[in-house]
Amino acid sequence: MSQPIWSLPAEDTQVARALVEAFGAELGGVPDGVWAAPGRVNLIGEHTDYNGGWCLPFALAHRTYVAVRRRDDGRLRIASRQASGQAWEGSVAEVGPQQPGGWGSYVAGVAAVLGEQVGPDALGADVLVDGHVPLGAGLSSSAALSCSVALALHDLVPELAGLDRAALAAACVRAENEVAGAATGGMDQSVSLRAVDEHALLIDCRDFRLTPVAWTLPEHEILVIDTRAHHSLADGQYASRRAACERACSVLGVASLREVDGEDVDEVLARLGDAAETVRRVRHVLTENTRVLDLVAALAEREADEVGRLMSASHASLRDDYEVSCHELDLAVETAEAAGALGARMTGGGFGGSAIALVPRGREEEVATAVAEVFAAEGLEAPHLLTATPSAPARRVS
Ligand code: GAF
Repeated sequence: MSQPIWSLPAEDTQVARALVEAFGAELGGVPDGVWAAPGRVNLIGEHTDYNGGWCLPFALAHRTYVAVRRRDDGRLRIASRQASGQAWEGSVAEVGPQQPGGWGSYVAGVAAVLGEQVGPDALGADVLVDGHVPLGAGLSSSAALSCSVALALHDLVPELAGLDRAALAAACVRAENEVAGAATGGMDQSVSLRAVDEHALLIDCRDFRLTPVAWTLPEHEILVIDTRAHHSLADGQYASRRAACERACSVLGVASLREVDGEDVDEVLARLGDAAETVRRVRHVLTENTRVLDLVAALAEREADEVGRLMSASHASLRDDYEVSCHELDLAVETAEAAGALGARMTGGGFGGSAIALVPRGREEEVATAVAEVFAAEGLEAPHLLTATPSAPARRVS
């Protein structure tokens, strides 16, 4: 019998203490402070952010921590406890597309983008990273990294004091798009920096206006199933979905698919002619926007069954129309539903990563065990499990 493997969040004080010690060994001396930013799950509203649509993420208790010391010479020295031997040193001014590359781009990219506002010399720093958001799990470890760095630099560099968290999130998006080469849309950075504890965030991605939405189902919780199947946003599939939506916009003569939201979906699709693949992509985006608002309404009415139904409908649309699921995600969703979840769906960009399931409280072990057993029977890598409760945004922890 396969036992589920649970990923528990780290404890801030313990991580901060160990990180300060490791900073001394790796970079010398003591940091100015330690900051942490959360990963996220998205309850619903997938691949809608870059289409100016709606999404409903919440912050996880799992966080990425950075120990940071400001430098006044415009140089960066960055290292990670998860990537020993891959430290990078260079100047903020030399950061550019894929430079320094890999995880370092998420750190250096933020310094470079913020440096555009106040001059690169002001953004020098020594940074040691300790990630406690599962990596490559579709739980937004990348945004947790860029957002923790952005908040640290904001707090340490007086010239950045005028930037609010929305501006920091926008800087993180630019760093990910322009330096890391990941065409992300803004949901992850918004929730990591602007989450409201104990709430999901309804994000209107036209202007990133946020509405906190209370979790009204105390008898149910969100089980996260990290399938351990590969997930990387820098892969071409994510960018190709964005490109398909942009092509559809030019056929429809709109700047964003949000502009046709509210119109009759079949009529909009008819205007796309016989481009079957584009039709499926656009159908997902338009119907997903409606599901987000329906799920918010269902939460307000405490209708757990309806919340679950909408989550499963979202998964079907992502699987069949947007084609961003994979065998492991479908298996996790189907198994969780059969084992007692009221609904389940992939969360995040897809092509691997995590699924979430709405599970009656007290039955998470049963559902997790069912998923672990099915994965073992198929010879798949053992999934990792976590329970997700809406948590706090990025903050300084020491
Ligand atoms: C990833 C991206 F980073 C987000 O911007 C969003 O597009 C998501 O995939 C899909 O909803 O997390």
